[in-house]
Amino acid sequence: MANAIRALAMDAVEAATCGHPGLPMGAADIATVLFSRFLKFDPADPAWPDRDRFVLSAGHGSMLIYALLHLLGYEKMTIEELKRFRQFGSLTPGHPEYGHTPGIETTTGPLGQGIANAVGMAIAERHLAALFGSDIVDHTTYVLVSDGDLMEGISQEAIALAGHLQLKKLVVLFDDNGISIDGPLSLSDSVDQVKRFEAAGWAATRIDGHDPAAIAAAIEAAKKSDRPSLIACRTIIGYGAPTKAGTEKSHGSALGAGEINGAREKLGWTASPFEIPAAIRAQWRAAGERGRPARLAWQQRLAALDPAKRAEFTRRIGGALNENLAAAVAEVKQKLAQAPKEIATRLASEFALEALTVALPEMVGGSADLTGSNNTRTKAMKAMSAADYSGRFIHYGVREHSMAAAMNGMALHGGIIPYSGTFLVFSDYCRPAIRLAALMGVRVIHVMTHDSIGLGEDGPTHQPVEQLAALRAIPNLKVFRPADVVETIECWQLALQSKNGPSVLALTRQNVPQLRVGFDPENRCAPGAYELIAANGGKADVSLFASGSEVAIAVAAQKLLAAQDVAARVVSVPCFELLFAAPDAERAAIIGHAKVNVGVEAGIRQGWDAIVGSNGAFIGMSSFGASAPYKELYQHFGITPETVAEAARKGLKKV
Ligand SMILES: Cc1ncc(C[n+]2csc(CCOP(=O)(O)OP(=O)(O)O)c2C)c(N)n1
Repeated sequence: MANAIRALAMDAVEAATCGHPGLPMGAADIATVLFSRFLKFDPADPAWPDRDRFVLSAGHGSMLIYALLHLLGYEKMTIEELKRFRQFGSLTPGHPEYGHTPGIETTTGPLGQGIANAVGMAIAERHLAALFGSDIVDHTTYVLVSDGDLMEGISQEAIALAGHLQLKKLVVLFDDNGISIDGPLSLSDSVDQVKRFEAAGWAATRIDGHDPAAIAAAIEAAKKSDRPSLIACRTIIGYGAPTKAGTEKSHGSALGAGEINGAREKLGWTASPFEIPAAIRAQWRAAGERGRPARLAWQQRLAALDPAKRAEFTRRIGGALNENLAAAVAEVKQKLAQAPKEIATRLASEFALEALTVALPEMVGGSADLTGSNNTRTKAMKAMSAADYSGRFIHYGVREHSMAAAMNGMALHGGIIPYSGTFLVFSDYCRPAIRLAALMGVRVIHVMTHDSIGLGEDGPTHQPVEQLAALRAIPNLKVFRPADVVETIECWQLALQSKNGPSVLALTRQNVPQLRVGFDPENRCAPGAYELIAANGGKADVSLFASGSEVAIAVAAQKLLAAQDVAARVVSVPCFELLFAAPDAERAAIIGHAKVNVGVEAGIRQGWDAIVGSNGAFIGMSSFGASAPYKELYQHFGITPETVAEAARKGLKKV
């Protein structure tokens, strides 16, 4: 059975003339034991909520999972798809892509992400089991990692968190082949992985990864463990290839006809390319059918569940929001209409979360050790711990990268809307995982506070300057920068409604005035930007565009200009992506046709030309910040009502 994986991997890579045969050939025995004897799944229902999860963290070994999906009888993974490995539109892209190929749990390829996703999946499983019971939620998350996965720093963060939370239903299978692209691992690494995992509170063992009995025994033991488990499986990369096995030459390129013939001989595989002998195919199909009774029994248990509980479970797994959201948002806005608040938008976010997390019990919050600064924990939230997985707040520790990747895993698992907190400047530490969330189209929400020089005294290391532009560069990511407490709840609502992609909420440390007074049921942030203040007399000679804390500066500038008989309007721009996605006419109406456009944001100009035009003026940052009280910094860097008004007047002189 394992040789069927090996043969398909060799043949598909050969047909594509590129790809990675080494890992599938080396890990074939591990995968065969896991999928034919342990993994709980049913090809007839790849999204069955209580299936075990399998994450191929070493995504370059994609032919391993594609061969498995084919052999196990996933309907869409035909032999034709394997023949079209790495071709446009095939179900077999170079690296596994979530949402593209049924049976793929997460998009992998950037090493280290998959193991951190798996930690998130295992957290989601424990949390939902605590809420809905083990009759409904009881599955294991398996992850196959390579040397590269374990060399990446993110893996350390993920391992530490998993050990701390004692995620006993997480099993890491390490393809311990001692080879990476440059050659033997001894060139760059001498970590004892078993000791490393043990130090993080895992059960860890080392076995021969080509011995099915040893693999099975280790998985049995892992399933009984009260801790997460590492099984380091000694393997030979490219197992079976006569001259390239055990060397980097089998890692990432087609083996070539001669080598493949030699491998076939060595493995005793006589079938022609892409052909699977009937007896072996039948064994694999039987393995694929193993899980059906378990799925049917689970469906019966679900059907027997209390109807309200069943409806809630089904809603949560499906990712639908409940009707409480709109009411919660309206209630918060009513309160703000009655008693306006001049507070930091991070505090506004906490105010919003007090209502939102009650309305939506699927929201699971957290922070990378900045809970008090990010304001992501509401008063009623319990911390999640090994003793109580029902807690809805995760103390991720100082681990931004794996926090973001674990959030992806939770969202992929389903049943949870994860949100987190860190400083905006550390979005750089989360970026690879945010990019994957955007690529996969999963709903995760990052609360990122201290969003400009407005954080003041912590200085330039902590003051984001280019981060807003850098985040806006990621396709399918929404970057929200609300101007006040009302916009903050509106942006939260939009982020929660963005089912098919991640969001970042960039929030201030410093207080900002409430600019929207009076009750307005409409979500004015929905088009991404809107006219906050019309010009005196209606027709504007100047349009002032701003986001976040700088909207108040634009409002003050508008007053200065009005005093000088210059008709200016103020447009708040909480979300570029929504504005650029709006229909042309709507966007044109929002941007308007004033003689002069001025953009104001305490960040770099990049991206703003699409709103203000290349002839427009921009008041913002073009260097790093400095350490000082924030009001002084705004003066020093010239982000003031006066400079904005001056830029507008200068522009008018030119036209
Ligand atoms: C973050 C990241 N860096 C670099 C790469 C490119 N890359 C792909 S596989 C690999 C290492 C291969 O070694 P190993 O992980 O042991 O896999 P094996 O050779 O056993 O297949 C590298 C550097 C990547 N995919 N992701």
